[in-house]
Amino acid sequence: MSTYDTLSLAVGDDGVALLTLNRPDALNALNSTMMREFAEALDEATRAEARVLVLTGAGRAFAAGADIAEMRDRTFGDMTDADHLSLWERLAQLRIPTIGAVNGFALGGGCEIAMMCDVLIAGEGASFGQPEIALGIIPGIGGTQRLTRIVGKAQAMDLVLTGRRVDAAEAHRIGLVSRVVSDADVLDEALTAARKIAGFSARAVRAAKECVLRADQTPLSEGLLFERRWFHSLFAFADQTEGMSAFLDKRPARFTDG
Ligand code: DAK
Repeated sequence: MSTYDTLSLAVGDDGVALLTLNRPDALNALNSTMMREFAEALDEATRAEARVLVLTGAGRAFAAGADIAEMRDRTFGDMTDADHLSLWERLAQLRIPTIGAVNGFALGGGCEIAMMCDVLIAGEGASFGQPEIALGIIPGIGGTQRLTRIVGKAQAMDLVLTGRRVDAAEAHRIGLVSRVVSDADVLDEALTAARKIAGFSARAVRAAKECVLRADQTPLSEGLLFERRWFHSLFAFADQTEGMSAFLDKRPARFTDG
């Protein structure tokens, strides 16, 4: 377990990294220190050869957005010169799957980070929103772009223009989250899913993630070709033979990443 000032990271023998945002008194508001440490923690998880990353928040929030106290006196020059908050995007660039375990508030930048995760598991009491409009700004790390691709224009406009919050049930209905479970079960559910994914062939998992993400970024014909090329490629590896042999032998597969 590595403890930073604003977060903690634990990478288990099972290949699952658990990254916890840890400023509970400020509802895990995202400040500069946390952003820098977040990037360091992602590097640490990569060095530790984590196979899946679970991201959660300590206390009653996933994250209530960028730290408003830190942002209030920033100028246009400060924001553009330092490109504040850009490092969060590193989460979306990880090659391994990421699972967001959302307990409580995921607002503003917190909702945007949640949307960078590949799978989102929310507790019944979670709430999501892009309330930046009420602060005289707009979302800045995906809240107008990823959100629109995920839920469509009608829902995205409603959330971004009114700043209203949606509860977990509505977030599930509009396709923003993958699963809703009881608040007490959020982390366990996420860790169980992470362990399951970590047990599969790493190359197949990477191929699956790349292909699904590709769907947002290419015309269907290109996406289908990309998928087919990856599909063919997996027949180059021992894990394909092992997975299919295990099925036919009625035994669990022993993937070796070979
Ligand atoms: N920043 C700083 N402190 C926060 C905070 C935040 N976003 N959210 C909560 N806190 C602090 C509160 O000030 C309070 O501190 P104390 O008064 O105890 O010292 C403590 O956390 C507990 O909060 P509350 O007392 O307000 O708790 P409640 O249960 O009454 O309300 C709430 C919970 C989540 C509804 C409320 O705290 C709230 O509305 N929070 C603000 C939510 C919000 O507006 N979030 C959006 C922030 S703007 C960029 C990219 C992205 C962004 C910016 C730039 N670039 C690329 C440059 C992102 C912007 C945002 O996220």
